[in-house]
Amino acid sequence: MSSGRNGTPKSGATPWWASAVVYQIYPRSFADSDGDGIGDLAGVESRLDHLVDLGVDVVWLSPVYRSPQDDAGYDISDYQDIDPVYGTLAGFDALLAAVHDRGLKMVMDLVVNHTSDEHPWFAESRSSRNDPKRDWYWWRPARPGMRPGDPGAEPTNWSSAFSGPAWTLDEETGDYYLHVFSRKQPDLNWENPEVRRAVYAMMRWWLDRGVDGFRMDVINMISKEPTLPDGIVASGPYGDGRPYYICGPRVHEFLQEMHREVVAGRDALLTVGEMPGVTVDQARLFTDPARAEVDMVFQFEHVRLDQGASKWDVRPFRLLDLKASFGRWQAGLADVGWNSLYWSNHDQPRVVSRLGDDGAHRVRAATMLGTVLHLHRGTPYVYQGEELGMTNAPFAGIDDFRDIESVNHYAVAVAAGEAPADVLPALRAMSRDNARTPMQWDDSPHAGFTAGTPWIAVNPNHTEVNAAAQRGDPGSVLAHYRRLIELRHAEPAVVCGDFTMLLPDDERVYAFTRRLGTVELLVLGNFSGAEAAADVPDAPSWSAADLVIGNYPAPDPAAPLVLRPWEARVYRRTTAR
Ligand code: TEU
Repeated sequence: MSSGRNGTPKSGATPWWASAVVYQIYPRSFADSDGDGIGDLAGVESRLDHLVDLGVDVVWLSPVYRSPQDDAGYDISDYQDIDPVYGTLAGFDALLAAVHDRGLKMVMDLVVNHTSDEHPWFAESRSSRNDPKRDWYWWRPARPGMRPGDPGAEPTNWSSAFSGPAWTLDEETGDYYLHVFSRKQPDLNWENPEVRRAVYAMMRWWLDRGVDGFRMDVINMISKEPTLPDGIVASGPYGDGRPYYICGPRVHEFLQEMHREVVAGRDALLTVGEMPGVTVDQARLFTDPARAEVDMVFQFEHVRLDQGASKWDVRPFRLLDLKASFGRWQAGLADVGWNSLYWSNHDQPRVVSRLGDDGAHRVRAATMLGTVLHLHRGTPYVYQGEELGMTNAPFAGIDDFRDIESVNHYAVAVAAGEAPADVLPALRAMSRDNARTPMQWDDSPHAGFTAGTPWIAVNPNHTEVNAAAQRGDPGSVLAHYRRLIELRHAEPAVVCGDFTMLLPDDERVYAFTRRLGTVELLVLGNFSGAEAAADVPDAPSWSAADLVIGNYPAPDPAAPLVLRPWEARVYRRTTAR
């Protein structure tokens, strides 16, 4: 085996997850077995053959733990039980066995930056200033010289991710607690070793039960700068606390400890750290195998390119920005470290609507986007419905939205005097609810998702866009994703090949090569609805090479490299060394 400096895969033997594809299930919206309108574990189990048909290797299950569902399960009140809306622990065990029977692995969501305010730990912590668990969370008195509850008396000026301040006053004890997310998601104090020990014990409990790893929610936020300084105020009443809790002073120490206490000595696990705001340099540290922290990260740079100061400040997407960003990440993790590749998840709008064309060219745009992503170096994640080319939803008004982030933002903006008609376009473009409409299994009234009333409306285009219609159709998005996954499994150059970005200044054509030994792949994607010439070096030789994947009928090998609207091609050739 040849390997990078610290054992990162360059070729030959590689960690199993380098050639794997992960499929994310958002259980609330995947499949409902009991007709209550909310997806559940038995529903997931009933649809596992879809994943086998697609060919993925790993399932990542978004949270199914006991939760008041303030943030759709990312607010956990019992880490070691299943929420009744999703099923039971016995049902979970049955699902896990069914997953393993099919040769798949299952990774759980791990949400330990915060708990629910209904978690017993927090109930104890808030009960009195002297409670032994008081220090398990971030409690602080009002700003010096101010009365608790007065405007601006919060201990810092930080805003929460879901509008409003990041501190809530507890009337009983007169202190404030920190919550980077909703007021029902108090942040755990990782400075306290008892907290860390409790988290590690809980993680071991799930691994002992048979799960294959964790997707770690906002795990780069667990270490706060303990002095909690105020943040810079750009606009509005609140400051930006992120510099004091993103990749904070002890985050690497904590993750190394977690690795030692939980992961070390167990084989074939997958750990992925979700890390908003992580830089390439930080990601290299987090994923350097020699440091033993996590296997890979989710970074956010590419999903912020079409946003200004906030996610509601929607800007036009520019392909050159995407190339610069992905190019930098590919180069930065080329020798050490590993990245996840994703367009979509339960927090992002649907990629075909966001970067592609969800109208006449939907199938071609969805397959082009999938191709470009999956051919990068890293581990691809497919979010449920992405493999069908599911689109954003036609939300008519605020009553159609469910997500706390969208609902809060709307309320605050309208209270501040914005007209609803001015607030809604950004919500339609960016709301997380776009990703959370039910999985479209078939063309029946609720898309085969539920026999009851779905908790959020099914996208009316399920009559056309659905799994049943695509299953036997070789021209479908589903069939294309199947081929992309097969290619990763079969072609070592996809997994380990060096990456070279081509045409960094071309505003329509995304082009790069991957090279491993004598095998070279050329990947082309047309990010436009017009024909576009791909002026890559050596074009005539490439057009005569093997076309291993495309989303149009094969072009004439003698023709110049001109891409049709939203066309994707992957060529393969072998060259002399
Ligand atoms: O998300 C973290 C995160 O920063 C986001 O993607 C978040 O959704 C975004 O800032 C909102 O604009 C994770 C989960 O994926 C998300 O669903 C949770 O709401 C959040 O953490 C809190 O647990």
